[in-house]
Amino acid sequence: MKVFLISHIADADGITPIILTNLVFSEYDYHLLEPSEVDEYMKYALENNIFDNYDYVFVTDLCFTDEVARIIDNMDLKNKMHVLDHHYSRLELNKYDFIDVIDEVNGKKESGTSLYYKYLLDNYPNDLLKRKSIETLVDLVRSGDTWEWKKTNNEMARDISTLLAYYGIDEYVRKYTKFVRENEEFYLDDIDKTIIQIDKRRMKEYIDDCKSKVIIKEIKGYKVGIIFAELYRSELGNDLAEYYEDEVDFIMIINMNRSISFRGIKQEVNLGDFAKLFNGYGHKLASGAPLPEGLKEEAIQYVLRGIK
Ligand SMILES: [Mn+2]
Repeated sequence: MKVFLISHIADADGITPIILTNLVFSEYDYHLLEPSEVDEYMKYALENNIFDNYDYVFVTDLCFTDEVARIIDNMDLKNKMHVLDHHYSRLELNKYDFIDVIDEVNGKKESGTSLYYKYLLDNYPNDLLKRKSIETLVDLVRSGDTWEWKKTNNEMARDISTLLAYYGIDEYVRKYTKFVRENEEFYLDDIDKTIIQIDKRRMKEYIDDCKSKVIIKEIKGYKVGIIFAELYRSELGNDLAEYYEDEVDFIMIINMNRSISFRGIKQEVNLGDFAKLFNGYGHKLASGAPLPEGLKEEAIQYVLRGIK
């Protein structure tokens, strides 16, 4: 049985499904993407019959648009495909049998990894999957991705993202797949702990530095704190939203090499909706959007205009 996994490239919630796939299926391939690339990739894969090579196709922590969903709904592919996403602004796609967009269950926030884990446990249970070590890792990823760890003060949840950033995708997958195969319980080893300590200091310095660089603008009636930054997206957004709580409605992070992110702490602003203004999508308190086309070229031209 050969499986194809399509998942989110940017964080532990998108990467951990690779580990889960490894624990269940002997043969699999995966492809990692940004949300803004999903539609284009799906169309490419459909045109080139890529899914024909697989018995099952899973899409986790990501979803395509209704346009693509409608195409698949008219194909046999829908019988071997399952989408498990938790992004609020895709809820409408639950009308398709092969798509489950679940934001929370009984007041508990879900994530791409936790939804996929439950799906695998329900449909392909095995002894590895039932281990405490993978159950704990999944819940740490879920708690980190939904920002629940802030409320429960579970710093280990945030540490998983840190370790992914340092190890890189391939080593993260290799290390924790091996770990779960060898350990019944989850714990961080000495190397993990050292990395986390160093990173804590580095992150604090980075965020403190960003605090003085926020530019406040009014956008569509909202006061938005804008910062150009590439690192610590979620922590930075959250810390700046708290620091500027009295001055802004939310924070907009422009990463010139990746995307735009919106982060807030105020329930009355829906950032999933706000992101749509920028062709993006996401959750109420955290969302993102692609960079406008031509942005870098314009920035270069602007810099060059300054030449004496
Ligand atoms: Mn996620």
